[in-house]
Amino acid sequence: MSATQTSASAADAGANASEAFRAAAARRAAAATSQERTDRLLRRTLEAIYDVIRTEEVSYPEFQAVKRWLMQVGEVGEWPLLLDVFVEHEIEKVAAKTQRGTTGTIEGPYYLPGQYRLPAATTLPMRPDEKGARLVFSGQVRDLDGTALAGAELDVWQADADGYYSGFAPNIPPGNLRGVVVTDADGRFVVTTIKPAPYRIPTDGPTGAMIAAAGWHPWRPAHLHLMVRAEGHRQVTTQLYFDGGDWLDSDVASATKDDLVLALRRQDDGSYAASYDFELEPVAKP
Ligand code: MBD
Ligand code: FE
Repeated sequence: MSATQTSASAADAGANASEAFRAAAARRAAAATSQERTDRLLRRTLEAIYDVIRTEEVSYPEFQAVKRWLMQVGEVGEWPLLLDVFVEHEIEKVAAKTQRGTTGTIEGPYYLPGQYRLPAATTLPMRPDEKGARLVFSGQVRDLDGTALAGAELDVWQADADGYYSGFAPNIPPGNLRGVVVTDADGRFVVTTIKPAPYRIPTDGPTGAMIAAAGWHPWRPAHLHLMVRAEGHRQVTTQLYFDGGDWLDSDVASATKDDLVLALRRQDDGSYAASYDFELEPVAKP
């Protein structure tokens, strides 16, 4: 990649997202799926595809176009992007049925572990000339019964004011606008950052090409990503959105939920303030 290149390409983002996913998969225990379940899920998935082929009378040229496109998705490394945008929301809704506390939503392809631990009152790592309106995001982490959770971790990541994530676009320092904020003795945090821009699916890759071919739009509303964890509690993965922002009602990733939209307060110095309190569900004790 040339040093003068400033905008992220689908290949940059895709290759890095594929690598991040492989690394995350290596840290996780392999899923124990029985042959019975594999057989059932495979058959039902294939039947759903056959049903579309039969009822829509899908032609050879259409089949070949899909094949060519699927090959490109792999070549550019966009499987994490494609699956997180178009499939993860339904998996998350299934998981949400048995979860209490703060509403979750999808993780998406751009989480990176191992960021700096930051105190409860902090500013996210950012460039000296970081573009964008200042945003002061504050709140508290509590148990379902209202007990404040001191030492809880808010693992935060977000796009910059151009809609790009560090680690997945050129010319952004590693760890930019990422960090693990640790709550104080009252479970509280005050994080200064910038207001992220809406995110656009790269238009130069196969996912963007598919969206354009179908006449859809490639946008996600502006959002903060969070994983919130505390000892003895179930980790919550969620996103927070901003009231009045674009694309809230037509997120290409179908990952907005009404109770995750923050009210923004404009402050005297021109910055924005927003608050959210998290409630974590205890894990059953053995
Ligand atoms: C994102 O920033 C994102 O959050 C999701 C879910 C998918 C693609 C890009
Ligand atoms: Fe995102």
